[in-house]
Amino acid sequence: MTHVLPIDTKFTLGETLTEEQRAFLDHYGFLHFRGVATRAEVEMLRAEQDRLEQRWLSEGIKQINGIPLFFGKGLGGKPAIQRIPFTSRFSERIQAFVRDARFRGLPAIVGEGARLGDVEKDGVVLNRYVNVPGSVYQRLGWHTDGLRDLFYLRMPQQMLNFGVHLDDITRDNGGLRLIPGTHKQGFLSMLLGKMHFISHGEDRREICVETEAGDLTIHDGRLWHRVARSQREGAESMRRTMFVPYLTGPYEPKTEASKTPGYHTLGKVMRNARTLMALLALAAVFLGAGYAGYAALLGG
Ligand SMILES: O=C(O)CCC(=O)C(=O)O
Ligand SMILES: [Fe+2]
Repeated sequence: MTHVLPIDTKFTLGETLTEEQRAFLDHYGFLHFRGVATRAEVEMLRAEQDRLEQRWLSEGIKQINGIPLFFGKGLGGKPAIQRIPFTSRFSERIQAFVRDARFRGLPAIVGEGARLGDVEKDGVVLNRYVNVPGSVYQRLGWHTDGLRDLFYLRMPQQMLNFGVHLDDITRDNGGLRLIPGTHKQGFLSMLLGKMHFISHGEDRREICVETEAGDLTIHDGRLWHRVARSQREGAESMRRTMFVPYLTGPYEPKTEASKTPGYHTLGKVMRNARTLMALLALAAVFLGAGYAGYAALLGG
C-alpha cells in the first residue's frame, strides 16, 4: 500500500493523478492542488462572474434550465446573484478554460468515459459568498453533496466535486471545512450524521481548507463539509468558487423546460427566511384554530 502523506499536503496537478495523490484521496476523501489557475485566469473568471451576474440581473432571469439563481445583496447593498449555474454555456472564456489541456486528466479520476457536464446537473457553477447584511450566502451548513441523488430518485452514486478557488482564504475568513474520511461512512450516517444544511457547528474532526486564488480542490461527494461564515465583513469577506461537474452514467442534458430539482426548491424556501417565518406563523394559526375547534367540540 502506498504511504499516505500528511493531511496538510498541497499537491501540484500533473497529467494524471500520481499513486500518492490517489492514496491521499482514497484515505481522506479530498485533494488540494496549488496554483492550477494563473492570476490572469482568476481575474478573467471573476470578471466573467460579474458580467453574467449583471446580465441575468438586467434581463430579469430567475432560473436557468430549472436551476434557481440565488439572489441576495452584495457589496454596498447592491442586488447580487450569489450562485450562478451553467456559466460555461454563456461564456466562451469559461468554456475554453474548463476544457484546457491541464484538466484533461481529471475526468478519468471520476471514472472511465467521464465527461464535463456543461448542461447536466447545475453545469459549471460560480459561487460568491460575502458577509454583508442581506447576503443570502454567508455560509453553507453541513452537508454531503451525494445526498442530492435522492432527489433524482436514486441511491447516492460516487461523485467527486472539483472546485477552482478564486480568493485567498485563511481560517478567519470562513471557507471550506470538511471532515476527512467521512466519505467511507455508510448510507445512514450520510443521511443522518448531521442535519443537512441546518447544522453549522464546529466539529472537532473538521479541517479548514485554506486556499489561494487559483487553487483546485477535489472532494468526494459523500464527505461531510460546510462553508463557514467569514469573521470579516464587506469586501474583505468575499469568497468566490467555481465548481466543475464531471459525470459518468447516462447523458442527462437539461433544457429550459427542465423542472427544478427538489433540493433546490427546499433550498429556496430555507434561504428565504421570511417565507419560512410566514409558513410557521400560518401553521401556528391552523394549529391554534384546530385546537380551539377541538376544545369547543369537547365543550371545554
Ligand atoms: O464553496 C465551496 O467551497 C463549497 C460549496 C459546496 O459545498 C456546495 O455548493 O455544495
Ligand atoms: Fe457541497
